[in-house]
Amino acid sequence: MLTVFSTDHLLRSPRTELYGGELVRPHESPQRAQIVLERVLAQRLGEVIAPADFGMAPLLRVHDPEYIEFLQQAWTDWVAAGNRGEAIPDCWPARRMAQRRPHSITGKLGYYAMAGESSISQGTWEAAGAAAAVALTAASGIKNGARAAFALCRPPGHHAARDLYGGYCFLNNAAIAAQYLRDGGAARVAILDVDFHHGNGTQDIFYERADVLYVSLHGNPADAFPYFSGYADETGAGDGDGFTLNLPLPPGTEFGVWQDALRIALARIAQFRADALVVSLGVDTFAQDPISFFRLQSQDFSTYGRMLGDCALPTLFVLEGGYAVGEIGINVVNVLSGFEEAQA
Ligand code: SP5
Ligand code: ZN
Repeated sequence: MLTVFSTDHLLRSPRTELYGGELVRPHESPQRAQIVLERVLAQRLGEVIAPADFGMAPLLRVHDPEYIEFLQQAWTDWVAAGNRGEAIPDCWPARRMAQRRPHSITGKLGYYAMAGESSISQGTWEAAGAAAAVALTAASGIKNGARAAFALCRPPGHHAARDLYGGYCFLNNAAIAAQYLRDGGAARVAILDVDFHHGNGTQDIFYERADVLYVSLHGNPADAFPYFSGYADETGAGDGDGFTLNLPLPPGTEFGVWQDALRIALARIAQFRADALVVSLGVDTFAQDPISFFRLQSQDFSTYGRMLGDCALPTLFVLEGGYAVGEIGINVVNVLSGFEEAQA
């Protein structure tokens, strides 16, 4: 399987994450991508290439132009305003408040943030842009007939909506890739989101569309981030009614129950008759993940990788979360190797 990777992910290296009422060293760290890359190489998964340049057009197919401008300018504006720490919002357009974009950079952060943990730091925009290019390059492999490809993206993307950042995400890599596949001739694209967290951004981007199916297994939002998205009764709207499937699961969920939910997800994807599958691959479902509450073991990732391979669809894997850095490489590559075994 082809892997696409960019060292530009290193440009995203904030010092802080707002966590438990403290500013801690971020869970979403540069080390994550380096460890996944090392495992890809050690297991000889296949060729590793750098991304091509796709320009801004494919980003603007999914994101709001003013939001992109905000991301490009945020760090410069924040520093110019005299702030000494990293850029964190402190006021949000909550219920009954004006949903208008302010001039103030601090106001803009609140306007565009869906969560407050993801500090914006120097280089964040550049790294996010490189991650989107990684996803697009891997998607172009699929478009050109590859059976599978792995986009080793960092920062992740599935919490980013058309005009929202947060949950460590700035550009929605999987959504940008799915739209690129649609624009390249795939009539129906399914997105399977196996990250522990609900992909609120991806769901929102495609919520009113019948051409991109969004299916997610995740921690019940009543108990888990992102708290305000991912309930089972969110099923799509308008033309997209019935084209979102959420399978929320409770604290302590073990692989058997998770796998039953995956079977339901895969049956829906088969019924949809997708031309291509995009997997939002987060391995924060791992039992030892520091911020999540499912109980998957490393061998379970191989098992479900084989189940994905059995779907026999052109498949693009896009890296999302996973914060047990010691095992992130093993768990990610177990999914990819399991997928390839099913092919054999
Ligand atoms: C891509 C991705 O996996 N993003 C996750 C963002 C999670 N951000 C907030 C996490 C808050 C977790 N609180 C857990 C408390 C555990 N005691
Ligand atoms: Zn996650």
